[in-house]
Amino acid sequence: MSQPSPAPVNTTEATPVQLRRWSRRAFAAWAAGGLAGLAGWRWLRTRSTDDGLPWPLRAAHRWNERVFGSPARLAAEFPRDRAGEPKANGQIGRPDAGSAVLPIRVEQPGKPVRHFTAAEIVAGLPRVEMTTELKCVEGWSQVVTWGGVSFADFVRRLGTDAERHPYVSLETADGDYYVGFEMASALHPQTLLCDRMNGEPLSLAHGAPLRLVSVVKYGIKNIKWLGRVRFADERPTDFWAEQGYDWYAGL
Ligand SMILES: Nc1nc2c(c(=O)[nH]1)N[C@H]1C(S)=C(S)[C@@H](COP(=O)(O)O)O[C@H]1N2
Ligand SMILES: [Mo]
Repeated sequence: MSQPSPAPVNTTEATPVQLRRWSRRAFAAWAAGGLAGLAGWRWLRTRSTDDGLPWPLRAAHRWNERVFGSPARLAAEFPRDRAGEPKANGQIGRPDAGSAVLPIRVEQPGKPVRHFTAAEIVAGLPRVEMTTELKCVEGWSQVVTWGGVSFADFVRRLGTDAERHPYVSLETADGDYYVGFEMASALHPQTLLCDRMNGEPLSLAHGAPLRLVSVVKYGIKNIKWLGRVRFADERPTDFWAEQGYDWYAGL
């Protein structure tokens, strides 16, 4: 076998004097950058707050939301053989096994409350399957194959123009876990109500009988054990936003 040819030699090698000069210059730049960063940080910390964040950060979030968070984009999908089981993470609002068949409350301003079992919600709607990446703010992610129906199809079948409300709150039956969605993200084609995971019925640990999966949001918004869907005109509270996470938690 032939040996790989050696990498071309750099013919303009630096002399020790040049090296010293470069490193001194690099140090000065680094120090200046650090001081500017520190001053910038102090300045940031002393700005007035907007929705719990210094306004320049909030403005940056809003800009990100507008430019990159446009929910019209589709997130990457993966080959099915890349899928695996995510760790059964948060357990807040997990019902006892027996109460998992309780109907899901659907509320809309000015309309009577309706109840549907998970089976009724998925019945008759087109089945959707997608293999996408679940991303947790803790720093792990996992490709998973989800099966269910699109949230947008569910909303349209309600037939009460629920999609005209700017927000929707999704909650567990006991109200212990709750997430807020702006309507555009809720209606995104990759926001699903799921009853299957990796080709099998969703297990209780992962949110049976019905959970939300949205690829435009971090895992914290992917609520398990859905018990209540509440359309809203005001931005709903959100469990993790109350702990200091960004309300949008967008990807
Ligand atoms: N009801 C409820 N839903 C929840 C949570 C929770 O604690 N309670 N944790 C969230 C978080 S932080 C993540 S990362 C995902 C994890 O989903 P998994 O347990 O199916 O991997 O569920 C989300 N949905
Ligand atoms: Mo998470």
